[in-house]
Amino acid sequence: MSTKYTFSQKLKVINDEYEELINKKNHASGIGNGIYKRFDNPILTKDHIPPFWIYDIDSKDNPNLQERMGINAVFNPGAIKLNDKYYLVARIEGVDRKSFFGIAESNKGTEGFRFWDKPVVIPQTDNPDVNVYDMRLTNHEDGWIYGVFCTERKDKSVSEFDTSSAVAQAGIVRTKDLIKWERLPDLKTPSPQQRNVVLHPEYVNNKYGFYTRPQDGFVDAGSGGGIGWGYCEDIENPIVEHEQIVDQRVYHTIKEVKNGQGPPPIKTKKGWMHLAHGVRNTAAGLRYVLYMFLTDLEKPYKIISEPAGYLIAPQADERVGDVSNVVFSNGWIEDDDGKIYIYYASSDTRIHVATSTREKLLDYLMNSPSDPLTSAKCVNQRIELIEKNLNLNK
Ligand code: M1P
Repeated sequence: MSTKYTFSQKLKVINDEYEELINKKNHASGIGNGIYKRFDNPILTKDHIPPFWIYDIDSKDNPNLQERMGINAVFNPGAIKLNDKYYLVARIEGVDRKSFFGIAESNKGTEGFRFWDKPVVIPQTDNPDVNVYDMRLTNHEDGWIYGVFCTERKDKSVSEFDTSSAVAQAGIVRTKDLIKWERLPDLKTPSPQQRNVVLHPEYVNNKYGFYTRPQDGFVDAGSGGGIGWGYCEDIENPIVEHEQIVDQRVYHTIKEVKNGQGPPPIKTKKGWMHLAHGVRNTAAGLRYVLYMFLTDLEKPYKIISEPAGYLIAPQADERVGDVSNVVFSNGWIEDDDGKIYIYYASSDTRIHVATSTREKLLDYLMNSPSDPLTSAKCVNQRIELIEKNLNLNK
């Protein structure tokens, strides 16, 4: 016999389940790998979206309490800490496939993220965005917080029957408080398309600096060699005249197909710490992992250290989602005491957190071997480690 719920009983169940989820504790179990620790539960999912974004809760207009505007996924957040609060500007995708941004706030950084009452309203340029996603937040020394995101529009150069080709470019907004956003013109670069563009937090040679990801087409990086770098004289008329490659794609590595800068780099005494994603091909399709490198303090476009392989790869439940076998990050936060929160999404579906410290990540960056690029050299590297350990125990 089925139980009959009244409208208000159903609404109470929905609201209670939502509150229970938001208030769920989160822990890092196990000892981790010495570099970082993953937390047990995703910190944001589609179920963290406030019910009043989804349901019309007026019983006269929606007597069956149907979802009127469903949400498909919550992923790829930009991150920033302001006034002791942790903020994520998440990519929220409706069931209609359009992404938009919502701000979730937490006192702790690892749990308790709650979305503000309304999504972010991004002002439009003369060429309206069709889809927006993956905002990188940069607290720039000029006093503004910049949000650089991907803006996607239909490719008008293809036949009218091609209804999937798109053009990706870097859109730019800025704010002082995450509430009022000013739109600047989209970034112009020499490349036909751009994704994963990130503003460097400091002036370099008295100019703004952008990490870019030149690409020939919407999906393929093509002749775009990897993560790029370019100067911009005027942020209100943002043009990068010349791109140089910072971190190249390399044959038979975790970044053979594509790579892209993650969040803005973190400044340390030893150099700028970068988090990025690398993409390789497999028989089951593309595999996205996260990796790190360190660049020179004066020349943030010059790599001084890069451990081999990945830092974080999809594992267990993270492996499956709308786009499976993907981890992606465009946000991290450093506390004053050097604790670092790495926010990453899995399989374009949900958001997780892993924590580390500045000291541990620097140790990883400076003391892990780099990729010697062949199996024979990798074996020699590993034998060196094994012999060192075996000799210690003699
Ligand atoms: O689907 C995986 C990721 O694909 C894109 O990244 P890239 O441009 O490097 O291929 C982005 O659209 C990203 O949002 C997505 O998570």
